[in-house]
Formats: sequence, structure tokens, C-alpha cells
Amino acid sequence: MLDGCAPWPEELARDYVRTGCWEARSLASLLEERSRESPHRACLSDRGGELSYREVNRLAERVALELSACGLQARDIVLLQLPNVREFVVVFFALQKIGVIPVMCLPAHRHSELTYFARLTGATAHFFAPGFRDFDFLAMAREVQAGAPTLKLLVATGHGRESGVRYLAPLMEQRPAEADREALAAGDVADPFDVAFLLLSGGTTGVPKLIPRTHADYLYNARTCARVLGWSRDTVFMAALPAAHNFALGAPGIIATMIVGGRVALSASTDADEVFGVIERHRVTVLPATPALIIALLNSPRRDKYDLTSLRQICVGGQRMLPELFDRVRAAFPSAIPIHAFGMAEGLTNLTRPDDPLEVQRETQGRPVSPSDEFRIVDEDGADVPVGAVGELIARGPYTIRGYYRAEQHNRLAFTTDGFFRTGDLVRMHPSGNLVVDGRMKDMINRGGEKISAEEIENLILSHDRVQMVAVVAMPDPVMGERSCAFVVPREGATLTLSQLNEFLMTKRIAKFKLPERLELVGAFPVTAMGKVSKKALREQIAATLRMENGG
Ligand code: OOB
Repeated sequence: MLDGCAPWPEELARDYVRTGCWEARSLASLLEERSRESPHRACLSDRGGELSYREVNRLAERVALELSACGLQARDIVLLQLPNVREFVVVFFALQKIGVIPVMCLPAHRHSELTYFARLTGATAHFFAPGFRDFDFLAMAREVQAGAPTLKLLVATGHGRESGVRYLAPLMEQRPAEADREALAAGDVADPFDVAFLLLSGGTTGVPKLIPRTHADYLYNARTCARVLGWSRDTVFMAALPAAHNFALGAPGIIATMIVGGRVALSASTDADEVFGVIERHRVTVLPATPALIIALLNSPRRDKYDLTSLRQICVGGQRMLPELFDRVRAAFPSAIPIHAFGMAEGLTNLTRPDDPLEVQRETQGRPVSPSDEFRIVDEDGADVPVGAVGELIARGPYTIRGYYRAEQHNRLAFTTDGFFRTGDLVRMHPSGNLVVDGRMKDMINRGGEKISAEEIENLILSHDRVQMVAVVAMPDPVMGERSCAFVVPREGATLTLSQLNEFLMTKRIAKFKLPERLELVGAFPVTAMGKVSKKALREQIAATLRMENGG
């Protein structure tokens, strides 16, 4: 396995192969097979139009050959930072064809995160969309490159003439020699049981962690999701959430759609009108969404202007969907079933089933998709809690990782000695056997499905010269679920405003969604019996303040 990754124990790996969970096929072979079997079937659409499976495969071949010619080699690691446009899928599969491992960055990531990923992995290339959302990704890419000299190659979408940058549009227009295409197809370089890409963890520590996912484990994860949801060639899956995120990529996602030979509709925007327009135009059947996106769609006054009757499943995940929201979704989209998706980039995917009793669909966050998933609900000592009681969910199985990439020390905390991943989620078992998410132990803020590590932001705030102590906690929000609030004990005689704090944080060049949205200056922090800062008390304090401000 890739250096810095923890493999599954050998005996178990053999078992996963024997029982058919893991197949000896790569992600590249998935697209090649579909392209052979159903060359003319529609595979992918974005604003630029529609592409068949064969067209996507051809484009990926061209890009793969050019990237090889630029010096990219099997097992190189690269930063893939593309929005939901066709190039995302084309480049992803081009990299797979030549065995190159992408780090699945989000368009929201900035210098700090990207430089860190590049240095940790020794990444050799950075793929980006120069003008996406009016941000100068090229200038950022150059700065990141200056701080991480392994980044030899910058690759941008579109056409252009900037020096030192390769542009994808002309690469995608190349007509490679037949012999080169054949050699590429024949020489599938990837080991199906090795790492195909690195996902990003929501992160509960000072720095985001990288999650190595193998071809076999990911294809199994996606295939099982598709089976549980009853998908077929008629499935039209819409990706409006970032395609690089596990929910939209493969759990269930784009890969699951390609496994069943369905169609993917990409939207680079989550604006309600855009989303509705794509659903109507492409007769979308499955929409994955966070509760925050669903609320925005429900609140849009323009919903009635569109024909949304093609929708069959609205998968809601990333954050808990409350039963009341479930009811609103059902009422607003009568042709669709709301599905709870409680997943994590580390692996374990829980889904409610379309044939679960209504009450179970409404009140639970689903159950693991595979019979080979093992999970336990444990107390602080690692003992199983009584059935129905709340405890931490820990999990292992054929698609749940055994360790983060190059994070040995952290892995000792994040995994049990017998290989269970500690999810940090507090759950209980519903009488139906499904899980209900009840809270979490991990120190993070879940802002509309986007995860913010409290420790990461606290470390940055602590470097401000007016700050003596800081604690970042979640405050409740009716749309986002949570937003982040920074409690600060200022230095003697100093004062600080939220905008001063955020101006300072922006100089640290981090993703904007991580900025605190409220600052509370206090004289001291409440502490626990152990003398630690009580984040629980701070969360309660800010929740009470908000209740008071909103008139009780
Ligand atoms: C998904 O993946 P991540 O890696 O961004 O975040 C995982 C964490 C979970 O550990 C849990 O704390 C929270 O996000 N979460 C949910 C949830 N879905 C995720 N909490 C309550 N209810 C839910 N339905 O967020 C993700 C990956 C694949 C599919 C869906 C979501």
C-alpha cells in the first residue's frame, strides 16, 4: 500500500476478496467498461452540454496521455481542486488511468490548506479553475507552488497563455494516435487494492487529515449504496454539493451512478434557481443535499416555476435532518422520498432504506449499507452501552479506513487497537435497528455540512497579540444547523472586534467558511471539574444569549 497508509489485516483482506466485497478492478476500468458497453449513453452534463460515456472516456484518455507526456507518473500525488464542471470528472479519470493519486481538495481551500497538503504529500501538480467564483486561483497556485517546490506542474481549466501553466481545453482537443490510446487502455497501472485518491477529513485536530481510499474499497462502498437505494440505468444523479466531497463523489455519488450506468448532472452552483433548472432540464431523479441546501430550496419562492416531478430520492446528509424538515421535504417534493445519509469520508455510510417504515425513515439516520460493516456503540471505557442508550459509534469494515495518511500519532487516538475507527459521533440504536445521531464528542463545528476543526482555528486565533485565551464552539443556527462562535479572553487592557479578528484570520489564508461568525469577549472561561475549559458550558452560554436576543 502507498507509503504512510495503514492496510487492512491480510486475513481480513483475503476475506473481503473471497466474499466478493473487494473486486480486482480499478476506477479507470469502470469508465472503460461503461464506454465499451454503452458508448452512446449519456454519462455527464454540465453547462457546456452533455457527454456520452465514450466521450468522457476519450477526453480522459487524451488528458491522461498529455499528463504522462508532462512527466506525471504512477503513484505521484497531485492536488485536484476543481468545481463541479466536466473537467472534474475528466481529470479524475485521466489521473486514474495513469495511476496518479489526487488529493480531493475543495474549491474553498486556500493557500494555507493547499500548501499543507502539498508539503505533506510531496504533490507534483495542482489542477484548478482560474476564475471560479471571481477568485484568482492562478495567483494562489503560483504562491502555493513557491511554498511547496515539489509542485512542478500547474494545470488550469480553459484556454490561456500564462507561462508555466498547462491548459486543459487544448489538451482535451488533442487527437492521440490510436497506438497510444491502446497502450494506455492495455496498461492499467493501478493496483485495485491500493490507494486511488485521498479524501479530506472534516478534521477535529489542528490540521486536516488525509484519508486514503482504495479502488476496491471505494467501488464497493459506491456499489453497495447504489444497490441499497435501488438505482439503475435510469438514475439521473445531480451533483450540486462539491463533487470532491465523499457524499457527492461516491457515497452514493458520481461513482455509484457510473456503476449502474446512469447519468450525472453537474451544477457548479447551489443557487436555488440553478439547482431547479438543472433538475427540470435533465429530469434529475436523485438529489443529494445538506439540510442547509434543502432549507434554501424549500424557502425559494421560485420553486413552483419548475417541473421537479422527476425527483425520486432526496438524500440529505452531512448533518442531521430533523423529523420536521423530513416532513417539509415530503410535502414540497411529493414525487420523492427523503433519504437520510449519515456518512463520513473515512468510510462507513449509513442510509435509510426506501422501504423502511415511514416513522423509521423520518426519525433515524439509517444503518450501514453493507452486511460486512461492523459497528459498536460504546461508553468512555470502550464497553458496549445497553441497547437504546447513547454512546460513541465506532466502526470497521471493507470500506472504512484503518488509518489516516502519514498520521501515526493521531491514528493511535482515532482508531482502537483492534482497528475500529472512532467516529466521534454520539448515536443510539433505534428499536428498528437503525441509528439515531444524538450529538458528538469531537471538537468541531458542523456548519451546514462543512466541518470546521475548533483546534485549527483556535491555534490561529491564539497567535493574535491581543488574545490571551480562546475557545471556538458551535452556536445553533436555524439554517446552517451550527455556526462558529469564538470566545476570547483578551490580554490585559486589550479589546478586539469580530471584523478585526477575521481580518487577521484572512491573512492566514484559510478557507472562508472557517471564519468565526461571532466573537464573545469574556474575562475568564468556565472550567470542568478537571480544570479544563468547559466547551459545553460555553455552548450553552451562547445558545442562551441567542435565545434571549431572539426574544426568548
Ligand atoms: C459526510 O462526510 P464528512 O466526512 O464531511 O463528515 C462526517 C461527519 C460525521 O462523522 C457526522 O459527524 C456528520 O459528519 N454527519 C452527520 C450526518 N452525515 C454526516 N451527522 C448527523 N446526521 C447525518 N446525516 O458528511 C458525509 C459523507 C457521505 C455521505 C453523507 C455525508
